[in-house]
Amino acid sequence: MAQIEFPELKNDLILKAAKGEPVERIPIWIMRQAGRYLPEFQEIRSKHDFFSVCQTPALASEVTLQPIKRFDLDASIIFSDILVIPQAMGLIVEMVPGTGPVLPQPIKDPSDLIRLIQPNVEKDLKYVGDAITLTRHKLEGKVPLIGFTGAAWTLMSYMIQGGGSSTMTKARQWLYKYPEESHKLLQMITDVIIDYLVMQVKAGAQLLQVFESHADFLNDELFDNYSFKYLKEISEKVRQRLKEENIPEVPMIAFPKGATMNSLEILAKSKTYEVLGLDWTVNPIEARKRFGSDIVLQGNLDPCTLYASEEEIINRSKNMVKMFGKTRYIANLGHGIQPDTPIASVTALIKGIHSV
Ligand code: 1CP
Repeated sequence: MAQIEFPELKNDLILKAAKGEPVERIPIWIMRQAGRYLPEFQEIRSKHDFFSVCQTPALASEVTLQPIKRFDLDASIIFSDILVIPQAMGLIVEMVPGTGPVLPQPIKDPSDLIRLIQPNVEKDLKYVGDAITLTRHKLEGKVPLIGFTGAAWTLMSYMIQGGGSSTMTKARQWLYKYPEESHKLLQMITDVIIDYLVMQVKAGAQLLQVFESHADFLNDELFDNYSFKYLKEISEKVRQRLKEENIPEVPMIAFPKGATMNSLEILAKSKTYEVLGLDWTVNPIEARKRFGSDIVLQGNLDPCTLYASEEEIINRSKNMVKMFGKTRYIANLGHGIQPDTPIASVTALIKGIHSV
C-alpha cells in the first residue's frame, strides 16, 4: 500500500531521542495532555459525549491539537481511549462522569468468551485511523503524532472487572482459576492490538505507545506469563507486518505502569521496545544502572508535582533530567496529568525541561 503524503516534519526531537540519537533539546510530551485540565477540552466535552469525540475525526483531531496550540510540546498523541478495543470486540463501554469507564456486562467466566467478536479493525476502528490522518495534516509537521493502544492484560482486566478498581481481584482470580482461558482471551486481544497498531501507522502515526497500565497488579511470574509474553508478540508482529507491507517501522514505547524493577529490567533488556516508560516510583539513577545502556527511558515526574509552586516544578524538572541524563531520554510525567492541574504548572514543567 502506498503511504499517505504528509507535511514535512519540523520538530523530530522525540523521534531522534526514541532512536537513541543525540538531541539538541530534550523532548517532552505529557500523558493525557489532551484532557480535562484544559478549559477548551471541557468546552467540547460539555457538548459531546466522550466516545462521540473519539468517533468523530474532526473533534478527535481538534482536541488532539488543543495542547499543541497552547504549549511548547514536542509530540502530540491522538485523542482516543484504550477501551475502544473492548468496544470493537462487542462489549458495551460507558464513560460515567466522575467514575470513569464502566462495562455493564463484563466477561464473568469463560462461557462468556463467546460474546466476544474478532473485529475487522480496518473497518470497525477506521474512525481512529481517519482521526490520525486528519490530525497529521492539521499538525502541518509541527510535531510528530503518537498512536497508542492498551496492552492485552490491561484490556483483559477491564473486560473482566467491568471498570476501574483498586484491586482488580476479579481479573487476577482468572489468572489462577482459568489460566488456559486467560491465555485464550489475551491472545484474542493481542491479535486485535496488532491489527490496530499497524492500521494506526498506515494512517500516519509516527510513534506508538503501548499502555500496560495495570502492570502494578502483577508479580514477576504473572508479568512474565500474562503481560511480557504479549507485549513482546505485539512489538515483533507489528514490525514484521509493517516490513511485509513495505511501510517504514516506527519506534515503540512500552509503559508498564507499576511493574516491578525485575519485570522492568527483563522488558528493557529484551530490546523489544525502543523506549521504556517509567512511573514516578522508579528511581531514574537505579533505572539507568539496571536496565542497560541501549534502552531509551521516558518519564517520570509524579503528576502531583504539578501542584507545587512554579519554582519548585522547574527545579524538580531540572533535577529529573540530571538523574536520567540528556541522551536516550524523553521527558514526561510518571502517569496521566490530573484533571484539576493548574495550567501554569504545565508551562513551568515544559520551561524547566527545555531550559536544561
Ligand atoms: O470525560 C472525560 O473526558 C474522561 C476523561 C478521559 C480522557 C480525557 C478518559 C477516561 N480517557 C481520556 C483520554 C485518553 N485515555 C487518552 C488521550 C490522549 C492523551 O493522552 O492526551 C489516553 C492516552 C488514554 C488512555 C487510557 N485510558 C489509559 C492508559 C493510560 C493510563 O491512564 O494508565 C487508561 C487506563 C484508560 C482508561 C480510562 N479512560 C478514562 C479514565 C478515567 C480511565 C481510567 C479509569 C480507571 O481505571 O480508573
